[in-house]
Amino acid sequence: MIVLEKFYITTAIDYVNAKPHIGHAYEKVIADIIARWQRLKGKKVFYLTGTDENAQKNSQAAKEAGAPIREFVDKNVEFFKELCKILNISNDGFIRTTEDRHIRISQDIFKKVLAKGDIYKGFYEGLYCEGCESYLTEKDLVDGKCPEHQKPPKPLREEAYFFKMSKYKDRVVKLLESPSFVLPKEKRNEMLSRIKSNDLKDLCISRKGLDWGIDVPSDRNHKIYVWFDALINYVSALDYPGGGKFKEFWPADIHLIGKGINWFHSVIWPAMLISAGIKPPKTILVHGYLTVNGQKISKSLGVQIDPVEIVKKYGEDSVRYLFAREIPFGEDGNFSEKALKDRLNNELANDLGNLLSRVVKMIEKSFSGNVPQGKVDGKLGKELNIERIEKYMDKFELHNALAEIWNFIRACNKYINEKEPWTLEGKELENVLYTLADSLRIISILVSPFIPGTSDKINEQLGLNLGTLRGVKFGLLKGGKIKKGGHLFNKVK
Ligand code: ME8
Repeated sequence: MIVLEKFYITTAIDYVNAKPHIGHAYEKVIADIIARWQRLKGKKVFYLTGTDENAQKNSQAAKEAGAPIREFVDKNVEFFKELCKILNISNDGFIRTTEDRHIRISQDIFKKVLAKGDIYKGFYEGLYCEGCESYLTEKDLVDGKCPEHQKPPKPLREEAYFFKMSKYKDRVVKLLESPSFVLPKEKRNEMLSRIKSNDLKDLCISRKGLDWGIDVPSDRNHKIYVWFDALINYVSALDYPGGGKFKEFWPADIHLIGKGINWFHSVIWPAMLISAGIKPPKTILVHGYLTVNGQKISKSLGVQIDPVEIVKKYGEDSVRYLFAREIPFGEDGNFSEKALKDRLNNELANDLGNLLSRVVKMIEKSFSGNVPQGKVDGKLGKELNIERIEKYMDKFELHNALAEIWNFIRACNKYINEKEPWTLEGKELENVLYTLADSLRIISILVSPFIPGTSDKINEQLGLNLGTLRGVKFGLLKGGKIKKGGHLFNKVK
């Protein structure tokens, strides 16, 4: 029996205090591209996403909307599921932190950490930002406000449970010193200098007197701090500890997250896991933030774009392509409809769409739609640098991988212009059209992580099924019957 290598990738789980924004769409798409790439490599992938529902900010938003909290979160979760569907996200699991399995496992882990002697009761006096769902100190504030949410945090004075995080400082520093634990490396350095500069303090992990959240086991006056429960989603979704999925997929290969929640994932989460006797994840992969027309996404300032509307207008693959092509991974980037239209018209419709329709038309005309069994023209084959593409993909330089794939697509178009197949006949024509059809087969594989719907359409028109990375070699195409379809992309003004 062949045992496939496993690959477990997660996104952050989203707060459901409002509908999804474009940043949520971005994160799901990037994780999806990585998941699909790993499947192409032949790995058994589990891709998890989900929703973070026990937060105070969700219950606050429900109050403001005048809706019962459970109804409110149930309704909003559907928007996140719809987003996944409309973006053609291939997630294998979706976890909601209000599910019984998650509540039970969060409490079990709390008990484990308690039994280890790592939880004690104390008194918390300090600041709390509901936007971040995070305890802040005066040092974190800018002009008395949380810099992320532009609001003054609430003062808190209450009895609380604490996690002895300080005890794990050396172990977490050691993890952070391994080069691949947090990527990109600037994001790792930020965490290392933060942990080294201020002594890692114990973490307050409960809130008193709340009516929403998971009960601290055996003390119903307290709810478990929402970040403590939220992080546990990555193992509760695998049915930790006994579930087959946990045994098969843990530790996570990649936790993909935005830069604002790096500390929770790179420091707090590993400390919790070590305390509970669970292996830490392999890599925390940190992406930058999207702005909309150069401005920070903000509900109150009206700076937001509904990703569902955008997908309905331009198609999911245009949006997926833009995310991966426009923003170098790890950096902040801007979302603009202008950039989306430019890339859609030029790179998708002109370069890729035209290539397919030209080749399909010529095979229809000259060979009644039967792909001729010619010989590959090695000159065009040399224009594809698969090693370089693999290297970029494995380093998460998705924009560079796409640029490289597009170099090849443009080389194919140039090849048609130079060869002028309409002037050829016989063996020569067979070889040129075979080479182009085989190139499109290879292109369909390489673009499939990025624009899977388009890859399917290319294969449908060529009468093929999607191959794997092993199929990225010239000369593997065996005949086939062309089925002419519509344009891959329609240009927009
Ligand atoms: O942080 N651009 O949830 P969330 C790109 N529930 N990504 C962005 C972004 C932007 N403008 N704004 C936010 C939470 N994100 C927690 C996570 S995980 C155990 C709990 C990213 O709905 C953000 O960094 O505020 C995070 O990775 C994800 O979107 C969900 O953000």
